[in-house]
Amino acid sequence: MAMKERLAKIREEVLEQIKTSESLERLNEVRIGALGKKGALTEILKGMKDVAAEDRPKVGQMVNEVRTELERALETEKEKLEDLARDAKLKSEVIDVTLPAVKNQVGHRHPNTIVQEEVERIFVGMGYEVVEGPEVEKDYYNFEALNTPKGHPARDEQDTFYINEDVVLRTQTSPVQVRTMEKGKLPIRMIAPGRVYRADEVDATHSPVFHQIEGLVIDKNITFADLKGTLAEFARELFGEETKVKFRPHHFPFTEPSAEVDVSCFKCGGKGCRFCKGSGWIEILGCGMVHPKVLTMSGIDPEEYSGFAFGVGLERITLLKYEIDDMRLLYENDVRFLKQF
Ligand code: 2NM
Repeated sequence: MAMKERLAKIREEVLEQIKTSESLERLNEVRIGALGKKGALTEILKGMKDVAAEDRPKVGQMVNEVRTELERALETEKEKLEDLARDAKLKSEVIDVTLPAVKNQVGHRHPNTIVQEEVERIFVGMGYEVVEGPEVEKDYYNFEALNTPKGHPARDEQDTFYINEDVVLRTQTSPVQVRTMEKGKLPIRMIAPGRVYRADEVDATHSPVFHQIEGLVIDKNITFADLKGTLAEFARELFGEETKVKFRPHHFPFTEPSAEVDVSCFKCGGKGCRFCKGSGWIEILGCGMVHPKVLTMSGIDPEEYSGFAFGVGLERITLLKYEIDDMRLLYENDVRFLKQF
């Protein structure tokens, strides 16, 4: 019977296709090709009208048997392929916990920040408080209260950025000290780190924006000896135990007496080298005893209290400490430069 042979051929072919399908997608195509609306088996059923009426039940039964067999084979193959896919997925997700971790790219502290935090650590260790204040400052706090009246050379229009007649970009962080003295809580032991502004041209040692750390101590019986001891200890902690300090007389409007401080060259130990330009000494800060007028203007009685103050340029220390020869490198923020520190 032609029908029977056609059926046997379809059965044979589809079973072979199932066995070799290799993927769930392909298996689905095989299923549609055999059992779908236009599938081979469905076509056979459509041909039933040409089958003699007495043979129809028998042929119908045969078609159904083949359909059932193919459905089972499809189901079995589907389960097999799903198992394989699951195994492959699990295998691909295996984590080797012994592999080294991928290293994260992390940021880096700026060399200025490293030095500022080091200076803060030293003074906090001596009982000082770190205080901040505004960068846009009243002329009064930046100059007037620091015994720098109108017409003083330090107020030169060439140095100071004026916002208007009464407001400037601070040229030092001393206005933070003045604001603290004004509050009237004594004694005071503080440092004021921060950004300051001067109308300077950019070169290897100057920038219109730089940083200062200024310190102030006010108490009863504070003397120049306290200032010397404090700064000597600061220099030893920052540059090394062997560091010596030298105080040279100087002038600032807000201190009397005033001095500039040199440290023995930490490169050659004082013998003289290229670094200290042969002198053995490197200038690092300015200081002095707070002027009685400055105390009085902020409401502190100079008969009862005295104090010392000092100011360091942060960039200058950073350049020295890391032997950087151009200040501009500190502001360019090139990571290749920054990540060396
Ligand atoms: C310096 C040098 C000398 C200073 C003075 C004061 C204040 F507010 F107490 F008067 N603060 N900082 C001072 C003294 C700053 O910088 C080179």
